[in-house]
Amino acid sequence: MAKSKFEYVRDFEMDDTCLAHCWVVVRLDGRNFHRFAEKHNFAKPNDSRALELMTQCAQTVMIQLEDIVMAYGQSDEYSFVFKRKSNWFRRRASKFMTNVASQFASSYVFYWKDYFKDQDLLYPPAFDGRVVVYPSNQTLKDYLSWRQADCHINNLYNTVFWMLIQRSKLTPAQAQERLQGTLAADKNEILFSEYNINYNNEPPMYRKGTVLIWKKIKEVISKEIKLPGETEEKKVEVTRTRTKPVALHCDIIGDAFWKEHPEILEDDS
Ligand code: DGT
Ligand code: MG
Ligand code: MG
Ligand code: MG
Ligand code: MG
Repeated sequence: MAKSKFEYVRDFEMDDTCLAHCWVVVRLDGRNFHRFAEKHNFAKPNDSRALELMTQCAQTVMIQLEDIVMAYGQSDEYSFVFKRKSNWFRRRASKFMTNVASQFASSYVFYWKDYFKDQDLLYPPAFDGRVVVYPSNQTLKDYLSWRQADCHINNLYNTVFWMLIQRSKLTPAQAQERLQGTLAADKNEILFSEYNINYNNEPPMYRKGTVLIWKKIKEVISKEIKLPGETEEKKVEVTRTRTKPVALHCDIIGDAFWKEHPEILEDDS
């Protein structure tokens, strides 16, 4: 086909190919969710509806898009890990990022009412995205550990902070002052001695965030089939296995998770 004289403008497009054989991670984060959470009456410090909606959106992203091996989410963020050898959109970062962000954001609106039954969605939410490329299994694991450590640190802080406010009627400024300079052990101690809360018994979804990995699931469905020699259709139960993104709330910092799921990380070559 003949080229038009305008074709040269293509040369202005920038190359944003992700380095070959590296893990490509897309992280999304809710835009101004401090305000969004206030306006939509999110429970403090953790709203299980909001966290479960985020996970529903992430599962939709994994199903609808290509080559995502796992995802990790906490608070208003989700990270998606693409296969090292993925050649989706010839590894263009902008394609990875924009497809993830738009699929996630439209899903957030689409599924909102399934999770927030008594709370209208008041305005359209948005998510920013970034792409980071990790060259080895170790750097990818350290990235995910960093996000889970962030979840732990913030959640421990927020759990005590909101106890001081909700139960002990401190102002936010007083609660902040009380927690200034405290270590994790001090926060655990406050929770235990003042509120009889063993932090380790708090819901794992809050403490650990959510890991999504592909798992084979047995599904029983009823099907209308016509058996040979019969004229009428008959309802029969059929079992089939499907691969689905399944939510776990486990530790991914230690080795146990990676030993249990060796299929996630391929050979480091
Ligand atoms: P950004 O990301 O720079 O546009 O601004 P934000 O406000 O989204 O800040 P970020 O992402 O650092 O912090 C997440 C905010 O979302 C944080 O202010 C608390 C809020 N948030 C997330 N999950 C929950 C929840 O389950 N309950 C409540 N009450 N707030 C939540
Ligand atoms: Mg931020
Ligand atoms: Mg945010
Ligand atoms: Mg955030
Ligand atoms: Mg097109």
